[in-house]
Amino acid sequence: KACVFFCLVQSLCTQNDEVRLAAEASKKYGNPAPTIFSKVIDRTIPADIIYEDDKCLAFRDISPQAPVHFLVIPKTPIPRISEAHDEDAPLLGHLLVVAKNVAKTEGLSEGYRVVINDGKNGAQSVYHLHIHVLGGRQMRWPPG
Ligand code: TR5
Repeated sequence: KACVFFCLVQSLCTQNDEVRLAAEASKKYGNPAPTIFSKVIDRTIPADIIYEDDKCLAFRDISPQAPVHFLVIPKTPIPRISEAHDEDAPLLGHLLVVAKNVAKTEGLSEGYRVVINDGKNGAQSVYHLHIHVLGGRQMRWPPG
């Protein structure tokens, strides 16, 4: 029982941390400074990169929420999905195809979750569009 209580409190705290991070990031949104993901692209900070081509990069999430959790980002820094333009359609399609291909090479044959968080209410904390791919365990629905 103590363990269940501890896990519940821990999970609530973690969720609140993510929502708090997103709220803080949304206040800074509009700042033209490159995000941490630009630094991943130009290799000024290290990341565990698992796929790269001329348009995008996939790398493991630093704080994985599943046994497999990676992000797919465009090299062009679109801040968020709600700000993508109609002309970005081919790039957005490419990101999804890469997400699917990398999920396969990661062995996610039993299925996986694909997520894009947008803005404060979507709990987005990094304003460089990214697709989360999570797998390797049973996902639940609805998400929090
Ligand atoms: O909340 P949203 O959807 O914006 O997701 C941002 C994700 O970026 C979170 O899942 C973070 O864990 C992840 N993240 C943050 C950093 C980072 C990262 N993933 C890989 N490498 C990272 N570095 C080097 N630095 C980060 N600040």
